[in-house]
Formats: sequence, structure tokens, C-alpha cells
Amino acid sequence: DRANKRVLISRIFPEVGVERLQSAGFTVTAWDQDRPMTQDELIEQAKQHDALFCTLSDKIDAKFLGECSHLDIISQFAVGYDNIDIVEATRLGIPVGFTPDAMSNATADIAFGLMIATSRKMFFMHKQILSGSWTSFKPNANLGMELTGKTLGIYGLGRIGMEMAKRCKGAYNMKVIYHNRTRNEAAEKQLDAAYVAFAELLAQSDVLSIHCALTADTREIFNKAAFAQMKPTSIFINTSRGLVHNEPDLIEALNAGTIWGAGLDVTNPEPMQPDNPLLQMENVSVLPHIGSATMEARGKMAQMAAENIIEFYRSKHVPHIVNPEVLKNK
Ligand code: 8YV
Repeated sequence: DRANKRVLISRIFPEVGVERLQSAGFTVTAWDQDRPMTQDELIEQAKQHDALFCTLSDKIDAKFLGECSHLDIISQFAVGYDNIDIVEATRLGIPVGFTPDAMSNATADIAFGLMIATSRKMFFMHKQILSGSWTSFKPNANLGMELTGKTLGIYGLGRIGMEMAKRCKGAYNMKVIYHNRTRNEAAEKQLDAAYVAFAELLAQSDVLSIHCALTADTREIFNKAAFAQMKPTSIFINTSRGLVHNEPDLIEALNAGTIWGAGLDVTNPEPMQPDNPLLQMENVSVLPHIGSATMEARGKMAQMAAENIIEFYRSKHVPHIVNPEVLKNK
């Protein structure tokens, strides 16, 4: 009986997710404060529930899982799940759902927007108006860089990277190169994208856009050594996870002119503090992790995360699952 199944919802999510679970007959407890729960609050609450609907701000580590190993399912509202210890959840036999593709368009839009904004110093120029520094027309000032015909490098050409590549190809006829764990033959056919070694990606990209997952292999892969191999005219775009780049190294590379500019929707740490030197730089655009923040994407994510729970209790099948191997024994 689903009414006996209690679902804990860890944040204020789009209402459609809660409604879906309630109308499917579940007993739902939704955290109603703006701030995330502390881990102690989360553990205490999760102990009294059967299923957890959560997101990036929830630390589902070995400690949490040790205390909440009774959970039937963890349903993550995000495509990334680096906040969850997947190895431990799998060892405990807990299925972990996620919401792939729901935010591919929204996130690619932000990567594309950051690329344009950075190439024309838009955020900095906006601040110039606000501070009263727009005093006259200056023919030789504020010069940006054009994108037409340039080379777009994608690190992590999956669902979101593909959408970014399509936009860049369509709008600017950019040449697409990429580096991945596995080759993306669809992209090679559809976008004439060329697979290159990591060193080539760094050396050849005019715009380098990051769309990989945060893993032990990708953590701080964009560091001093990597930036040193990039063109001094290049733009670095990150809409994946802040920890994929080393932020002090990025600041140094921008200050030294090792690379030309950066557009970031993700930073390390988040939130970024207002005195961060990146916010003072002309060729830098920073946003507060809004890649998936559209009504369409967040609505779809909430529905998918609810559906993963509903379907699990209905059929022991989770439509979008990170660790499908756990379902074999259910
Ligand atoms: C959101 C994200 O920031 O899907 C992801 O991996 O980073 C974003 O969609 C997050 O899920 C909001 O809670």
C-alpha cells in the first residue's frame, strides 16, 4: 500500500513533483525552508521515511548511507550526482534515480550565452553603465572577439555537450572538436565533430566548453598545466561542476593572459563570494549555477524524479537509474 510509503522531499522543488507523488498515493513530507537541511537534519528526517527525493545540496555520503541503509530508493533531482556515494549506495543495494536530458537544452543555452557574453565582455560593460563609467564613445576601447568560424572544443560530448555543439555550429559555423571517455559517433556524423587527444583539445580550441561529470578523473583536470597548453586568445566555459577546474589556477591564467576569458555557471566554492577577483575581470562572466533554471527543465526534472520513485514501487523498475545493477536482486 503506497500510503504506507513515506517519501521525504529535501528542498522546495517545483510543485508538480510533490503533486505527482501525492496523487499516486504516497505520504509526502516536503522540507519547506529556503535553506537546505543540514546533514544531521537530513539523516534524522530520512530515518523516518522509505524514499528520498533529493538534490546536489544534500550530502549522501557513507555516513548518511550508514545511518539510512533502510531507504528503498534515492531519487536525485539533477543529472549530476557527485553529492552521492554511488559505490556505497550500490553496495547497500539502494537504487539511485536521476534526471538526464531534462536540462540539456537549458544548460546548453547558458553555455552558449556565457560564450557570447564573455567574447564581448557583456557583464563587465553592464557594470560600466551602472557605475557611471559610460561617458563617451571610444572607437578603440571595449573590443571583444568574434566567434564565427572559430574552433569549439567540447570536453565531455554527451547530452548537454551535443546541444552546445549544435548551437555553435548552427549560429557560428564553428568547427567542433571533442575529447571523451568514449567516442561519440553520432556527433561525428551529425556535426562533423573530430575526436582529438586531450592535449590537442587544449591546444586547438578557441572556445573550450566543459560538459563532463565530476569524477575522480575529471577533478581539477583544468589546472595550471592545462591552461598553459591553451591559446592566449581562448575562452574557457564551465557549466558542469566548479571542481572540474582549479579556481586559483584559472584566476592566475586569466591574470597572466595565459587564456583570454572565462564564462562560469559553476564555481568553487558555491556560492561564490562577492569579493572574488573573477568578478572584477573584464573578460569573465559568472552566473550562480542556473544552467537548469528554466520552468521547462525544472518542471521536467521534478516529474522525472517523482516518476522514478513511483515506478520503482509499482514495478521494481526505475526509468532513469544510475546503478541498474542493484535492481537485479529486487
Ligand atoms: C541543478 C545540476 O543545479 O542537474 C544538475 O546536475 O547541476 C542542476 O540541474 C540542480 O540539480 C538543482 O538542484
